[in-house]
Amino acid sequence: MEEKLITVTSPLLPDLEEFNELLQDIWNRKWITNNGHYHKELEKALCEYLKVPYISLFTNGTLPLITALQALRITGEVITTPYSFVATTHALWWNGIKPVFVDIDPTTGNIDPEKIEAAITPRTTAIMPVHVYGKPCDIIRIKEIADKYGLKVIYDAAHAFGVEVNGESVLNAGDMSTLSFHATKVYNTIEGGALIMHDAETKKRIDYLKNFGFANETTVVAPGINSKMDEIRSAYGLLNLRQVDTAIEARHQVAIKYRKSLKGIKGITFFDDMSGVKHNYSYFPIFIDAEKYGMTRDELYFKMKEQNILGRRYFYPLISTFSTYRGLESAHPENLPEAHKMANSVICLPMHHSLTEEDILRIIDIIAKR
Ligand code: T4K
Repeated sequence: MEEKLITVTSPLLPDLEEFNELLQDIWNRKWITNNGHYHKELEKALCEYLKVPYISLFTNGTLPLITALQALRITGEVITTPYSFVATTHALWWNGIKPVFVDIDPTTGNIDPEKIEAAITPRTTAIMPVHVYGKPCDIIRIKEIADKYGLKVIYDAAHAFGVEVNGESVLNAGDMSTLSFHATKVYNTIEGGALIMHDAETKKRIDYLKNFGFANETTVVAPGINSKMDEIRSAYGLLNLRQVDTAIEARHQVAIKYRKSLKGIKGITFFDDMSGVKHNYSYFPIFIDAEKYGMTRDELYFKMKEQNILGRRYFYPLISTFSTYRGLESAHPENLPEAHKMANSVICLPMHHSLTEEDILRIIDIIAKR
């Protein structure tokens, strides 16, 4: 008998009966998109849950990045990390902005703030860091640098749903932060995303921009786009919000078990929790030192795959190696040694709320028996 397939993640799904009730209500209202009842309810509920003052829902996590850059009128060059999902850099490219890659801090996987200043030129207008795997960036140091040079900061917080530093949401850092609510995320609305901002005026502008730039029936104030979330996904999102804490706690327990079992395996390292941080356990990356472990990262990755365990090599290949970006001066591998090292050694183990004890034992068993 073929062994059960274990994927890197599995979506958090709302209760079908409850979802049916909300669908019935949407059918009764006959209002299915464009800032409807459930859209407003979800924005309100998310502000409360995430401890943020203003949020604007989007149809995915890529369009808020593109829109934030538009709203802040970012041009020229933006400093960013190569160690992310490709959407981060694509958002710059779609705005005609030149990405400037800076290496990462190997202890977190996030952009190394100490390397940012050397990459600033007269054309630099902003920094776009990523809280990779939901681990918060050094937001204090990044703010100091941004303030010193008059730069904007847009955080790609796609992985950082609910993450807090010393009781404060990490989503309040910088000028704006973006979220992804894709099916593969801790919290999902199937496809979806959001932009977090500090004031009502900015929220109003973002709401115009995600609706073609319409300020009212006859006035278009800017060349906006269509990136609205509909009522069905908003209702789905409201239901998922009720169970996300339980899902995060289940992920936490998985992380505890992984750490306990992997601790003794030579050549495998992983991140510990950061002090003062409320984590969301969105990913569980492990790093393989082939010499010490006795097998390369790819050998282990394919061995797991053969046995129906689908880990993922997030984030390999590095964004800076893709054809669009590899010609940039900052994309040169010599400029990004730590990012290359991490990308070449990482496997994200299956991490989600419905992994069983048996699943975890099976995964550990494969890693331990090399
Ligand atoms: N910024 C960052 C830092 C990001 O990581 C992302 C997205 C974005 C921006 C952009 O946000 P979005 O525009 O996507 O909202 C996935 C996701 O598509 C992407 O959202 C995510 N990051 C990225 C890290 O991962 P793939 O190509 O790895 O997904 P896929 O389809 O291979 O799915 C992975 C596994 O998840 C499957 O093996 C099984 C499981 N799965 C997936 C889906 C879609 C399910 O069990 N059910 C499902 O419905 O990109």
